[in-house]
Amino acid sequence: MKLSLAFASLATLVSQIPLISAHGGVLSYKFGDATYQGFVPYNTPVGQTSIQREWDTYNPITDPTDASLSCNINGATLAEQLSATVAAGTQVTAYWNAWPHTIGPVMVYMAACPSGCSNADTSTLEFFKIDEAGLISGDLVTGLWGMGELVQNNNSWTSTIPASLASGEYMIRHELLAIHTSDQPQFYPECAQLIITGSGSSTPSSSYLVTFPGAYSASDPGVTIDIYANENETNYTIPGPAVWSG
Ligand SMILES: *[C@@H]1O[C@H](CO)[C@@H](O)[C@H](O)[C@H]1NC(C)=O
Ligand SMILES: *[C@@H]1O[C@H](CO)[C@@H](O)[C@H](O)[C@H]1NC(C)=O
Ligand SMILES: *[C@@H]1O[C@H](CO)[C@@H](O)[C@H](O)[C@H]1NC(C)=O
Ligand SMILES: [Cu+2]
Repeated sequence: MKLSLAFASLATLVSQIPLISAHGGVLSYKFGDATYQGFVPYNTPVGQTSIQREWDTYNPITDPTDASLSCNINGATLAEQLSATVAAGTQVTAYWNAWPHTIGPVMVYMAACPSGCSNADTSTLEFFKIDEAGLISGDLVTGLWGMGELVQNNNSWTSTIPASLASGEYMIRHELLAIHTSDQPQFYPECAQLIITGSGSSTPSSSYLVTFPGAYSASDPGVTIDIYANENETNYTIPGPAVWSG
């Protein structure tokens, strides 16, 4: 009885692995020396405590105007939502699962939460980009991409929170845009909540601010792109606003 139950649950588990292993998301973070576990998708949010907002699927969002593009599906505040207290100027490392894709840009955004991040409808937040890496060298098909560098670097990406950023509550949003399929883009965004400390007073001007959805459109050259039809091109236009570095 016990054995057959074990076999049954093993069979269920095995049948789910191919569905989730082709994609993924941010599983944990490091801010300076402090490590924070992310939300665990495919598990109930009940009882989960994390700085990360809820996300429910390893699958990509494929529509650049999707209502859930800000913080993934469903992006909800956890009942026991945390925020990490981090000094401006600190390095942040996001860790993904064993990431299967190497073609496409890495982008990192932040947004102030004027009424507190736990109350925020993330689709109304005004995000600014703090880091990006597109096509680093070579051509669109065989070159080195930000995403390839992420895979080489232990499936992780390290950025610096602008040292002059004004203190307060912020959302941080890590996003991978995989473009290895010629038919549609694959967006993988995850968000986490931060309380930024420090004596900085800088905030980005409106030209750096975007919302999700809103920042991208299907006609952006870096969003809808058939890399195989342009295999010898060595330029790539990362979508979204320019990076604000403080
Ligand atoms: C590689 O990533 C894992 C998390 O996925 C982390 O626990 C480990 O410390 C990292 N290794 C190095 C050398 O940074
Ligand atoms: C890319 O360059 C190779 C070598 O010159 C050529 O054979 C191929 O047709 C080119 N591809 C495209 C899509 O132009
Ligand atoms: C590369 O540059 C060409 C010429 O400026 C442009 O038409 C094309 O959209 C660019 N490709 C990408 C992916 O940005
Ligand atoms: Cu995938």
